Formats: sequence, structure tokens, C-alpha cells
Amino acid sequence: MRRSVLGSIALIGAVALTAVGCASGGGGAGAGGDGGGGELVTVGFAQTGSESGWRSANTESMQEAFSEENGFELIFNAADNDPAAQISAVRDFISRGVEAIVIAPIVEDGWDDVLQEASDAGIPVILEDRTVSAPEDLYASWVGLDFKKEGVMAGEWAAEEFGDTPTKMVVLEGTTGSAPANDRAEGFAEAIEGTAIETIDSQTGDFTRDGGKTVMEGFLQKYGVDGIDLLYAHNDDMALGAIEAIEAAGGVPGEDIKIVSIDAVKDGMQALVDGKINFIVECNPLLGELAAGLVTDVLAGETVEKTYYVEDQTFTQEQAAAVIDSRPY
Ligand code: GZL
Repeated sequence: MRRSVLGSIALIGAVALTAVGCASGGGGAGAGGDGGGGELVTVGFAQTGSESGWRSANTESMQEAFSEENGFELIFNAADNDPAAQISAVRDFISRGVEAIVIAPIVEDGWDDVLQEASDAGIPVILEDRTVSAPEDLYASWVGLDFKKEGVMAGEWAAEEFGDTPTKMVVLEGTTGSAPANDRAEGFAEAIEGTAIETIDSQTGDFTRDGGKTVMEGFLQKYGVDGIDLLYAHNDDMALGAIEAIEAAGGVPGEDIKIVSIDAVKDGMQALVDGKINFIVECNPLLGELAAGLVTDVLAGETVEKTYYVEDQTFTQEQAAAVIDSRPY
């Protein structure tokens, strides 16, 4: 049974949402088939890939929400973090005449043409997770997280923790050109302005554990464990890779090098409980119900908001220990 986005919010309960902007539902070419009386609504979902634990949880949430039981036929594509492949997957959805398209865009730029093609074909597009730089009239709605706020919360912790102490920081950036990498960097920089935290190096680890480990190995070769006081990782998977590198170099993560990260996936929260990470800002991946609700409303011609932000929270080591066994991802 397909739920509207408001029904989804009620269902999810604890997920606090703030809605911004407004748009009328496109109606779409198929307009949701017979309106839910039994026909499945065909939806194309262009996922980034499978780069992190966060992505796995997001994919699972989307596949559960867009199930046949809920009235959907989901055509799923994972683009292996390749922006060109992702755009080509969306073009394939258009040529197959799907009724709606959902995208988790790998990078912000390069979407104008294919979104215009979807619009010309009368196929509404819903964005989930990351955002695009294309004009907002080219998509019906977006649901995700406030990445800049996540960066601010991580930076505020670092400013509080290190304040006026001269601190040498290295940064593991997310995928180059992605909204979370851009916005988390901007938010963190704003929050540490005026402190004695100095960024001595910053490089992308592409949101992957291997990427984080390789880049951190390079930082450690260049500066040594003693030359680095703080690591800011744009996601837990890169932080976990960096932990391996720090330990291999004879350092103690969480002590010799403090670590602040974003996501709060299970392995990241475990490292936080174990004292290897010092602070984590959550980035909720469970967006499936909300995205499915938006597709249902847009195909029904309902007016939906242009933007839905899902609220995040933060965790210290003590807070993680109290909740880790009860978290859904
Ligand atoms: C954020 C999401 C990011 C996660 C990473 O919403 O796009 O991509 O922080 C994931 O773990 O790879």
C-alpha cells in the first residue's frame, strides 16, 4: 500500500522533518497507473553505488519502501560512483517510460540536460540524499540531510575540544563535487573560524574505507603520528580506514590523533564506543519511506514541498554506548 509523504512522516514518527519551498505535483506521464488499485507503479532509482555502510543502509531503506507489496516495481541501478554512468542510467529510465525517477546524485553538477529530458517526457524526478546545482524546477522535490549543518556540528565539537590550542588537522574529504563533501567542508570551516585549528592537509578518500586508509597512510608518511592532532573525516567509512592506518603506524586513534566523523553507521558507532573515534554527527540514511511518499503524492498531482530536511543528532562516546544496541543501522 503506497503512503503519501505525510503518511510516511506519521509512520516514521521520530524522524523530525522541516519542509521548505513548495511545488505542485507534476502528475507525471503515468499519473501512478490506476491510482493504487492494483497496478504497480514503475519507478527508476539511480543510486550512487555501494561506497559505504551509509549507502548500504540507504539502498536497503529505498528497496524496502519501493517494494511490490507497497505498490511499486523498482528498477534499480547502482552507478559505482561514476557520474556519467548514473546519468546514462537515468536516460535509460526515460527511454523505458518509467512513471517516476528517484536519484541520489553522486555529484551536484551536470544534471541540467537529463533532468530537462525527463521533464520533457513528463516523468517527475525526486531527489533523495544529495542535491544538484540544476534549477529546482527540473525536479519535483528533494528529501535529505542538511550537510552544511552536519559540518557545523562537527566543527563546533572540534572548536570546543581544541579551542585556542594550536592544533594540526588533516581532512578526509568525501567524493569531489558531491553536495556532502562541499557542504560539510563549508560548515566545518565556518565553525572553527577564529580557533587555533590549522588544516595542514585535505584530500578526498571518496567516502570509502580503502580511500580513507590510503590517504591517511600518505598523511602519516608526510607528517608522522606526532605531526597530526586531529582528523576530520567526512564519513565514518573513511575514518575507519584511517584508524587502520594510524594503528599500523603505531599510533593510538582517539588519543594520539583525535577523530571527528559524520554518518553514525554501526561500525562508526562501535569505533566511537571503543574510543577510536571521539565524536560523530549522524546522517540519517533511512529516506526510503519519505521518498516513496513523495513519488506517490507527485503522481497523484498533490502539492509537495520542494525540500524536506531530515533532522540529525550527534554522539559522544558515552552517548554512543547508551544507544548502539538499539539503533536501526
Ligand atoms: C550523505 C551521503 C554520504 C554519506 C557517505 O547523505 O550522501 O554518501 O555521508 C555516503 O557515507 O557514501
